[in-house]
Amino acid sequence: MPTPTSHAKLLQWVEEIVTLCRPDAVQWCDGSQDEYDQMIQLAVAAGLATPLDAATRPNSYLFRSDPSDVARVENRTYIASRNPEDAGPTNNWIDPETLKATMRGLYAGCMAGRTLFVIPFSMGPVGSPIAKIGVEITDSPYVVVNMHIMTRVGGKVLEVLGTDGEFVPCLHSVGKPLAPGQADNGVWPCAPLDSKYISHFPEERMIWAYGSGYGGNALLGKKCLALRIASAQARDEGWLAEHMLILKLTNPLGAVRFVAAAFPSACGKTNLAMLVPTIAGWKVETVGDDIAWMKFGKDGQLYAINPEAGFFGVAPGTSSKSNPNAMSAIARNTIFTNVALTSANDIWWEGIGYEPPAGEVIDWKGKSWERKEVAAHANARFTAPAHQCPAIAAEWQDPAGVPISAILFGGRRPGTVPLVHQALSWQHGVFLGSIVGSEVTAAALDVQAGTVRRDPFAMLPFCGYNMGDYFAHWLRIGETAGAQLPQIFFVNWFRKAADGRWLWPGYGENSRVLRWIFEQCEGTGKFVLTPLGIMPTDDALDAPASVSAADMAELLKVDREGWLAEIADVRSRHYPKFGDKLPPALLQELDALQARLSA
Ligand code: GTP
Ligand code: SPV
Ligand code: MN
Repeated sequence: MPTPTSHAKLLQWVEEIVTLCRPDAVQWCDGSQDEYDQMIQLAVAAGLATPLDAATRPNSYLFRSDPSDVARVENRTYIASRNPEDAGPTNNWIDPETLKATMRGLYAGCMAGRTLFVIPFSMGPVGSPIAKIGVEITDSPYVVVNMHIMTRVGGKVLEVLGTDGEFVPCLHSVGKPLAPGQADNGVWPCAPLDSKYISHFPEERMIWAYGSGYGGNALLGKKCLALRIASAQARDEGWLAEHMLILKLTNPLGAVRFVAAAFPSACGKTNLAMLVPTIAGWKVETVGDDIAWMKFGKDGQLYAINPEAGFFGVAPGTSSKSNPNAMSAIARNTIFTNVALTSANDIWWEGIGYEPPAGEVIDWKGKSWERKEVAAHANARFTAPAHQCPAIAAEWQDPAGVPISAILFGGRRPGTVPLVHQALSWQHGVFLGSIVGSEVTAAALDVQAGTVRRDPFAMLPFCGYNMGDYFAHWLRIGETAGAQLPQIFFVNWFRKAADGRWLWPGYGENSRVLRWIFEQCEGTGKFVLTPLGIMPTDDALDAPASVSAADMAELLKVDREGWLAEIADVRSRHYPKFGDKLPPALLQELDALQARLSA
């Protein structure tokens, strides 16, 4: 195959990797349907993909990963800056040259028996001034098809790149060379945990991943480029690369506000972005469900783009009731990973909204399901094109982005944190982002699910540099001359009663909170000042019928004891991690909150 580019640096890099990894063949990807079909055929022939019933799930496929390769691996994710302080206390650091030497050893000959695919991709609309180009080299057809959906792949990207354009080199191998005559034979290829590496070289703007074929470890445009590398670029260039959904909110009069929200992994971004309001006349449309890049426009407002082209969403819990828009988005042309398979060749998972069908069900491990353990892995995912979402906003690919009126932070907190409160200032809002805590979910393999951990700005696993410097960057953004800053809110859909039931129904009912946020942006909301900040009055949210007055009071209570314990934890265990990188303004906010609660 002739090479479709004369970009000298790109050609040289590909040649260097071919020499190192020694694949049997090299294929440049063009993003076409033919190429997609060819990759799927390869995966089906290797026993790695199952075609779903063509009538119920047209052009859709199920993949089952190795049981050891079902989520991100935070302990094997590295930020390799020259100075360890630039990676900071929340990242794993290895000296870049040492790490490269180790990984070159692993990469040597690692693509034997496989084809090396070169995937030129754009994060953001091709040619947009905010978009960034990456080129992923991979030996995984699964990665190629997922990148087709999640990014913009192909010839147009190479055109924009020209002969000397900038790109982020993203090297990926599953780390499982094949001996002559050997095939995958239905076994998902990956390497053992202690030779997996998800490595970032922020100073060189380069990514090297080895040993995992899964999601955020392998689709390198997503967490690796659009968050870890982009966050370092954003720091240098005065913008924000964030783990945030973007939604368009329209009120009954047709007025529009755009909202961005940062919640940790598997804490409700996809669901909020696609929400169907339960309140009459209001409309939510989706711009993005996982990542936002935000830059100041000439008018001083922050404009956000969604750098992705698809959704890599959590399957369990997704139903026609909880998220009908997602269910429509995955009706065709979708890749399912680690869900269950019915005897009618359809998918099934816990919380899909109907009982598992009779007949044999194959669980996510590929075994006949005995109906004891879960049928789908808790972090099972769907990959679907964004344009298939019925609620996709008309502006979702606008290269100029959408102006953000409000930024939300949140997490899974069974206690303490109220349903919603609003920051008193940008600095107070940055403080709230810096103390986000959440019960850990199944989205990462090696952190204990169920325990609460601090996940500042929902960026703990995704900040490509020192988190203390990141806090300072957020504070600096607030000092930008002429800035028309968004209002900042803290939400918590996950409050539980003593008996373990949800205090708040969540999902579509979250529209009541969005309405109050919209009104606060317009200056028409009903609010009270509390020690925590600005909160809705008792009647401002118009509680849903299913929520008792007592539960509503609990949801909007200022839990003085809980917050004092929270403050003590931040003061003794969270903030000290950052040493002298902790901006004094955040400590001032902590002191001020404590003083307000104690007054
Ligand atoms: P990542 O893709 O990992 O970044 O996750 P995400 O933040 O997009 O999370 P997602 O919307 O996929 O939600 C994860 C889980 O939380 C799903 O099982 C949802 O059903 C559940 N969930 C989402 N919103 C709500 C809510 O308002 N209330 C409750 N109780 N659960 C919710
Ligand atoms: C997350 O874990 O926040 C995800 C899924 O969005 S993954 O792309 O696998 O990181
Ligand atoms: Mn995410």
